[in-house]
Amino acid sequence: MIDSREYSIDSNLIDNMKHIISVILLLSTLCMKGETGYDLWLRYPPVENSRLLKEYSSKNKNILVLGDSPTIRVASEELERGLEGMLGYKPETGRRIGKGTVVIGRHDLLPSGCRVDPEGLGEEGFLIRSMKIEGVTATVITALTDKGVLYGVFRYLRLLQTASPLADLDIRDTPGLNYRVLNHWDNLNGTVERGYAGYSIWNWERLPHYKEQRYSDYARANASIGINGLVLNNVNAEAKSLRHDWLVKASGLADVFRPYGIRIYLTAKFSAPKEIGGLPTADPRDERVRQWWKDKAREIYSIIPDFGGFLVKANSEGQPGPQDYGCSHAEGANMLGEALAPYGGIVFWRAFVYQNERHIDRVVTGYNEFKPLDGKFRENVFLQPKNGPIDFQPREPFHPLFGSMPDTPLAMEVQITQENLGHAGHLVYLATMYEEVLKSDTYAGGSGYTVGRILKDYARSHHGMSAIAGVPNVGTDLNWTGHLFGQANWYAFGRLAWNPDAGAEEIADDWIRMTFSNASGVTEPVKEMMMMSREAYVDYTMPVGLNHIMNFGSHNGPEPWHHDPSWTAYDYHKVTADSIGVDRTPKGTGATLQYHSEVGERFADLSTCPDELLLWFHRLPFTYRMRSGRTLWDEIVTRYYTGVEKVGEMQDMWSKVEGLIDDERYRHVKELLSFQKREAEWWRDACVQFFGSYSGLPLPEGLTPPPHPLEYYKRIPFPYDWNGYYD
Ligand code: BDP
Repeated sequence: MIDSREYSIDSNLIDNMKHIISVILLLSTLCMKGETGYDLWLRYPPVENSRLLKEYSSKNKNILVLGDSPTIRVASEELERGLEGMLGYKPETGRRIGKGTVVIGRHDLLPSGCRVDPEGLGEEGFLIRSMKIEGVTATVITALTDKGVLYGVFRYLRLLQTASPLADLDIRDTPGLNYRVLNHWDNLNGTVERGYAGYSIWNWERLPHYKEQRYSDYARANASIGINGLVLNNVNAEAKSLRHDWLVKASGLADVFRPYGIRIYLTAKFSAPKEIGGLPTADPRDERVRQWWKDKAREIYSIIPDFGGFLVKANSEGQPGPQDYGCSHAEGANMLGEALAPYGGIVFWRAFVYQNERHIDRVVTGYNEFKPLDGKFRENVFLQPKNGPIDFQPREPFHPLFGSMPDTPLAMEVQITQENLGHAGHLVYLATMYEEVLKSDTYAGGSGYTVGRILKDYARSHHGMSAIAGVPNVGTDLNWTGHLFGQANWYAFGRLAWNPDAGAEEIADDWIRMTFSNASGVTEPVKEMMMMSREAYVDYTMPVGLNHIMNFGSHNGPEPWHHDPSWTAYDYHKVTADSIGVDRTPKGTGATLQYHSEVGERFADLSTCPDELLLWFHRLPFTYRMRSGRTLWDEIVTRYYTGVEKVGEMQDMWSKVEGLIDDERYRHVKELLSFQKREAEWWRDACVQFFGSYSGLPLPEGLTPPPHPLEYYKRIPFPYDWNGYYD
């Protein structure tokens, strides 16, 4: 029998325990304070694992800084900040080596007895090595330049952030591409073209005098992933950005970014000599025009001595260009290249051109325009195509210019901003898309000539001219990118620019660890969610190679029915009662012929064309039998439905991290995922109804039909306001 007194003592004990546990839980919740996301992947929270904390602390007792320069100062400040945050104490920064010293500084300043081989490190590479110096074990972070040291410091901190061992370090790293540039599409009035995270972060009104803290934080974040160039303004340029007063403003930003190894660039409007130079023409053959650009370059370098150069969108979507004067793109680009050459500046000349004529397949126009110009550009000019031949669609084959321009260095342009990928409302991890294009084999010199390799190889054949450009997704939103997971795309772009051979998954892993936690309860579900997200997006918007069926103006939401004289979605899907897709084989527009034969023939042959690109290259009857055994119609519909289901799975995965990360970021993502689900259903239902209105075919068995008729979806306004409209 139970003694009632004993029993009551026990129950008191249990109550007390419960109380203690709830206090602990409360305290830990309070400790897990909400985070806005502003700190990005540079949060430096305390190391939780006590074994690691001990190891890290013993290897980071003090810091020895060699040399002095603005770059070395930001490197040592970053190291101090990171170590203090993660280890809970501030290592002493001194001038002596002891056990557990971290030595940072240029190779030529290292103490004797601390010899490393810096050969091949170039301007940006670095070494991190555990070494015995003066009888004690220290960690040396060194490079040929201070900038290399800064990159090494960020890399070292990443080791701690990702709970990696610090024993016996021997890391040697150099960037795969030399120009790793963000192309801001920021307008001078503070808006951002295709930006979904608020307004431009450049406060032109107060520049150059007032330098916001945000600029340095932006510089740190970019340096941490190896970005070394920023184009400040939109490719749809305004000439006035080259006016003296605006150059002075830009110099304020250049001053902030310089210590972080980041140069600034500007877009150049081709008509600037007319618009702000008072000349009657911008003809590149006119001596006065050439002289104007030379004078302008001299003026720019007198204000910004390390100015990077120009990015130019010419004769594209209404922008002025050399063709206005009967000159070629090369003649226009070379004029600017010539003006910048004396100062070491370069030109990024965009290859995004297409005719607004319906009878010409847009996919073939970029190649047709630029292929004949191979080898005709000056040596300080990059040609910059987008990753694919249309325009930043959720899935495109690689641009056929990659592998076709051996004598012209190409810089690949990708979007980080999600213009056609759900804006900042959808969680879409883009590194898988970047990886897909970088690893695409062009067969330009036999098998293995991937796009990534081609980009890298230009450095050897063209005096270091290797590059990649990303259109960023940042704005004035507190978390920089609107959607917290937009940060992952910015981060991954930098990592892939540094190493185009890196994998999307390993980058996601690092980003999650640095952004959220090293706990496997967090890393595993979040990684899985990220890795499936792009395919989910493709499925619920444009499966099986469909593309360019988004809303005409906003580029978000479905509008496969858009049809007006200037632009019609029908050119991209060509749906009729029995067939869908565009024939781009040699029997059609011939786009497959622009690739090396191994690739082109694979795309042109139905038995080898990947399902993912089927309707990009082929026009097929709805009854066509797919590899899955389904008919094409059933495949399209099934993918629309599975895309939505995948978002549901993503929601489930995210729910697993509840309580394991701070509530503020948890809720932000949770709410956006349900928003995404709603939009995914909108895409699915609208597209299934639209294409079904042509095919007249029933849905595959077991699928619930869209709740509304097609007319309902057509009436949803853009930019839409469908609160209460779509339930
Ligand atoms: C399109 C965008 C447009 C850009 C253009 C470009 O919709 O806003 O100006 O590309 O890249 O995708 O120049």
